[in-house]
Amino acid sequence: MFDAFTKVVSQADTRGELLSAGQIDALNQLVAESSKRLDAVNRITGSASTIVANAARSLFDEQAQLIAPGGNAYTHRRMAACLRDMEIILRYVTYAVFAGDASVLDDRCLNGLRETYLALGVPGASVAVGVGKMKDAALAIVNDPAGITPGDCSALASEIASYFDRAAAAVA
Ligand code: PEB
Repeated sequence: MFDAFTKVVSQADTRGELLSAGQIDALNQLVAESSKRLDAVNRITGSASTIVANAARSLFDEQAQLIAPGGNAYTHRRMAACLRDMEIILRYVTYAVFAGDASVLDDRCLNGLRETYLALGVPGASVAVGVGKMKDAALAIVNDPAGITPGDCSALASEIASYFDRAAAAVA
């Protein structure tokens, strides 16, 4: 598991090189803008259960076959597993945002998830739709101008979006 710093160190070490000025500048920028990152993580984390519940509700509205008899989220046990899975994925996305690196998401959550879903008969494409809904909700919360110092969060927002996209692509 890497963060934005250890990733750069590891890559430099592999080549046996000192850190480049460009790498140091990039990390300096990351530190300078770190309040935005922490605010974003804080906001997503604080609304996690709402994000999950609304995304699931909307997914089941659109794909009612999932909760009909025979559907993969039919019975409370499967519904609970589904909500739990969405929460796990959201949790790992928040870790990736915090670390500024996708490796924690890749290694501890997404690696082998597609195969697990195939084996269980869980429709990965539906999970991907649910993840997309969590992405929209999370970005709306991150970009909400209310009660926060205004600033340009577009780069951070697209980084956050990329982690959700990565999770969706891993199971679709
Ligand atoms: C991944 N999900 C399920 C299982 C595992 C995961 C390992 C099997 C064991 C269990 O049931 O607990 N676990 C999960 C995860 C990590 C992990 C992401 C990462 C670290 O450790 N069903 C639907 C929806 C979707 C869904 C489309 C969006 O119809 C999910 C939610 N996952 C779902 C369901 C099950 C499951 C298990 C319904 C139960 C399947 C079954 O037992 O038949």
